[in-house]
Amino acid sequence: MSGKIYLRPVGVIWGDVAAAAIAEGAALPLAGGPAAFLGAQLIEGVPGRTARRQLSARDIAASAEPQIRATLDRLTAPRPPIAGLALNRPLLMGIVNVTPDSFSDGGDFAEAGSAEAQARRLAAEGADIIDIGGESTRPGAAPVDAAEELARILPVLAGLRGLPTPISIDTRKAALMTAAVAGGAAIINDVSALTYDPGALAAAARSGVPIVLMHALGDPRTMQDQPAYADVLLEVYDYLAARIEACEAAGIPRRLLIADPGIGFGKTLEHNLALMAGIALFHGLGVPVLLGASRKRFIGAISGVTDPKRRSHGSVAAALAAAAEAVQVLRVHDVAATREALDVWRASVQGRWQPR
Ligand code: HH2
Repeated sequence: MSGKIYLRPVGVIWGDVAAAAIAEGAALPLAGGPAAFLGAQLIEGVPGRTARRQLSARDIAASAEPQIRATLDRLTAPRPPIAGLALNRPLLMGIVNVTPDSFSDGGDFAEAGSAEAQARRLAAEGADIIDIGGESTRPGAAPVDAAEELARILPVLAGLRGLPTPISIDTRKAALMTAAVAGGAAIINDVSALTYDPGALAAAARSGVPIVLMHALGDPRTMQDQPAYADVLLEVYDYLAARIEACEAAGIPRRLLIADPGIGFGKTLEHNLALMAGIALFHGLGVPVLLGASRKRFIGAISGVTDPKRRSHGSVAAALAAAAEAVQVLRVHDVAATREALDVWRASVQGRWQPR
């Protein structure tokens, strides 16, 4: 079978055993560590027509095949800090939707004052980043015009000036990116991976800040109308790899990019679970990975909890599953609960605890 190759790391381990296995050559550092992986599934072919076999860390390290070597370099390389934040423990991005209609917290923080208070609360609870959005992108949502989105966001950014926690701006619009970065935002988060607004790539490049590139199939209005993939994991990976290339071609260095498979954006329950289970594949993109599973529909489908605001237990479980696969940034609503769970998880798998 010829075609592309993909390496999906398996057997992610932590703590002293990870360091010892790396030293012996029995495991490889994942994204620079502290996690290590014991091997990988080698996937060869094209989405929908692939052959798969298991390789050990030693097989991979000994391979002379150029695609394997290049993917291995990207899988193992340390990730530079983003917005001054080191990536040696999972970071929490706390969500503040300054919108009347978000699926998850619809209207709770639509006023600048309540949005600002929520941002400060999430920072105090342990958020490393605060993600502020002025347009809902839930399934079926209608677009908001730039003037309205600016009017929602700018007062909140002004109120948060001086907050030491970096702020990311969740927008698809070039004008918003430029104004928000001028207003103090330190990260751009675009659910369209800089494809919605023809000016977004240039605006993001000019901003000089880190950028989250998320995969979505189609527009929020139509994305849940029977989304279909031959192989969701590989297609989302290929899309993100192409967007990283487009960013590099536009002058944005790879060290400023973060990749996100876009849970719930043009995906069925089965697609979301394939992405959750295969999330470690995305380390092969050579950039930090971000996951936004919090309160989403797939969690409701599994747990039977219909009210998104009551999905915190399932959301915490999804965050822990991703952290175990060395996902670097977790976008969540319930910061306090996720922080507590992550700290206990991390101390348990590492066999030691160093308070931050
Ligand atoms: N999900 C939502 C919005 N922005 N950004 C990234 N990078 N990843 C995500 O998964 C993601 C995102 C949707 O969730 P939410 O903000 O809670 O709702 P809404 O779009 O209705 O405001």
